[in-house]
Amino acid sequence: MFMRIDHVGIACHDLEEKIAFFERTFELTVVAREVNTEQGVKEAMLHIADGEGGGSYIQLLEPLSPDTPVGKFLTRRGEGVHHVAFGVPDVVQALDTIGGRGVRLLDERPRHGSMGSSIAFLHPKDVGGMLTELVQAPERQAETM
Ligand code: CMX
Ligand code: CO
Repeated sequence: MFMRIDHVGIACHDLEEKIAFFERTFELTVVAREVNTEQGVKEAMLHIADGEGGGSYIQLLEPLSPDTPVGKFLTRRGEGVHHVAFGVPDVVQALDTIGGRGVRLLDERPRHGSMGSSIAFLHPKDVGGMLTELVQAPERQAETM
C-alpha cells in the first residue's frame, strides 16, 4: 500500500530560520514554497531523494495562526516532528481500505497538498500516536486519468 515515505513534516515557529538551518547543516535544497490556507500553513519542501512514484522530502511547516493544526501543536508540544506522510498510488482507494480497517479518517476525501499532490490525514490516536498523511503524487493522478 505504501510506496515510500513521501515526507516528514516538522512544525516550527520561524520557517525562514529553519530552512536556513536545514540547507546549511544537511545540504538540502528547497524545491517548493507554498502558503496553504486550507491547512493553515506556510511551508517549504526540501528534497532528499527520488524514488518509485515520486520524491522524498522534509516538509517545514509554520502555522498561519495559533488556531490551526500546526499552531495548536506548537503551543502544546513545541517544535518537532508533526507528521509522517506515505506515498500511495491512489489516495481515494487507500482511504477506503484503511477506513474499512477501523482507522479514523480526518479527511473523508483528499485535499490539496504540496506541489500539486492530493493528501489526506489519519487520526494519530489510531496510528500509535503518529499523525499520518497519505500522499498521491500528481504524475500518478495523470497516469490514472
Ligand atoms: N501528532 C501526534 N498526536 C497529535 C498530533 C500530532 N501532530 N496533534 C494532536 N495530537 C494528539 C493530541 O496530543 C491529543 O492527544 P491527547 O488527547 O492524549 O492529549 C489528540 O491527538 C487529540 O487532540 P485534539 O485536541 O483533538 O487536537 P487538535 O484539535 O489539535 O487536532 C488533529 C489534532 C490531528 C485532529 C489535527 O491536527 C488535524 O486534523 N490534522 C490534520 C491536518 C494537518 O495537520 N495539517 C497541517 C499539515 C499540512 C500538510 O502536511 O500539508
Ligand atoms: Co505533510
